[in-house]
Amino acid sequence: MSDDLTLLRDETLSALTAATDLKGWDAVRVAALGRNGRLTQLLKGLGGVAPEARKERGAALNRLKAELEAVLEARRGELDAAALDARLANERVDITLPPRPEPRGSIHPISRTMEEIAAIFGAMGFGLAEGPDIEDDWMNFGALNIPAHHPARQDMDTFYMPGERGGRRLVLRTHTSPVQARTMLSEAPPIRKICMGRTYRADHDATHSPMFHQCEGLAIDRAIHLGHLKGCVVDFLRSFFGIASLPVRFRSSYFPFTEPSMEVDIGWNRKTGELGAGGDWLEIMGSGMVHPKVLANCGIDPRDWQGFAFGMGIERIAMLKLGIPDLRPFYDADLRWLGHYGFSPLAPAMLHEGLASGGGAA
Ligand code: 2NL
Repeated sequence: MSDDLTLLRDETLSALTAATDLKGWDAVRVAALGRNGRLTQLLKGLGGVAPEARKERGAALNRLKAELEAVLEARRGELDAAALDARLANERVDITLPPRPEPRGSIHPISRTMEEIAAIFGAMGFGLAEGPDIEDDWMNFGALNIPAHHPARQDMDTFYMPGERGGRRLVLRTHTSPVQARTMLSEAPPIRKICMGRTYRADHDATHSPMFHQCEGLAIDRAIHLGHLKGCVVDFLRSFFGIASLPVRFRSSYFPFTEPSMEVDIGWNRKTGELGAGGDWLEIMGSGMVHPKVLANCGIDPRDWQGFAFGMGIERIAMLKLGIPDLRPFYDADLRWLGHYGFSPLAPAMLHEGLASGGGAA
C-alpha cells in the first residue's frame, strides 16, 4: 500500500478508537468516506493517475474502502452496545425498595380550624380578606373608634414598632379589625368578608400568648340587622362544634367599634367540660352592629349602609372543640404534640360536618 493510503488508514483507525460516542464516530466516517471525505476524493482523482498505475491504485483504494467500512461498522456496533448499557444502568428500577413511606407531617390545629371557619362562612357567602401584620395606629385604633387614651393603646398592651408611616406610629396589629377597616376603605358595599390571621399583644402567661390568632367577620348592606348577626353566628357555632342543639346566648356588652355590642355565650357543663348541655355558659366571641362612626371613618355613608361584625380567638375555639388543655404547645413545634393533635394532610376534608348533618336547625 502506498504511503498516503497507509497514513489515511492509520489516522482513520486511531480517530475511530478515540471516538467514544455516535457523534464522534460519524465525524470520522464523514472525514474518510463522506461526499468530500479523503478516500472519496482519492477515488475521484483516479482519472488523473497514469494509466499503467491506475488499476493497481484503484484496487488498493477499493480494498482500503472496504476495510474502513468494515471497521466503522464494527465500531458502530460497540458504541451502540455501550450506549444501551449506559441507558439500562441509568434507568434501572430497584424493585426491592420499600414503598413510599407515609407522610410524617401533619396539619397544625390552627390551620385546620381556619380551614373549617373559611368553609362554613364560605357556604354562607363570605369571602376571605387579608392584611399586613404591621399596621399604623390609625388603622388599628383610630378607624375603629378606639380613643387616643384608651387603655388598649398603651405600651403595656401594644407592641409599638420603631419608625412611622405617613406620620402615624407603627404597631403589630392587636386584632384583625384593621383588615376589615381596609376592606371597607377599598371595596364598595355590600360586603361579606371573613379575615383570619396573627395578632399581637404584650401579654404572656399560661393563658395568653404574645402572638395569637383571631377571626373576624363583617357584613355590610342597606338593611342588615341584629337578626342577621344572630342567624349567622348561631349557624356558625352549631356547625363548627357539630352540635345542632348547641345553646347560644347573646349578652349585652360594650366595644368602641360596635353599637349595640353583644358577647356570645355557648352552653356547656362546667364540671365535665362538655359542650352543649349542662346549664352553664361559656363566653366564646364578641359581636355587634358596626358603629356609624367606624363606617364613616372607613368611607361608607352610615345613612345608607349598616352592618354587623364579630370577632373570636382561634386558639380558644380550637382548644374547646379538640379538647386541647394548654395554650403554650400550640407554638412549640413539638412533633409528638403535632402527631397527636395535628390532622392528616391526606385525610378527606370533612370541613363542615355540622351543616352536612343538619346542624342548621336554629
Ligand atoms: C372579640 C370581639 C369583635 C368586632 C370584633 C369589628 C370590626 C370592624 C367594625 C366593627 Cl371593622 N367591629 N370587629 C366587632 C365586635 C367584636 O371582637 O372578643 N374578639 C376576640
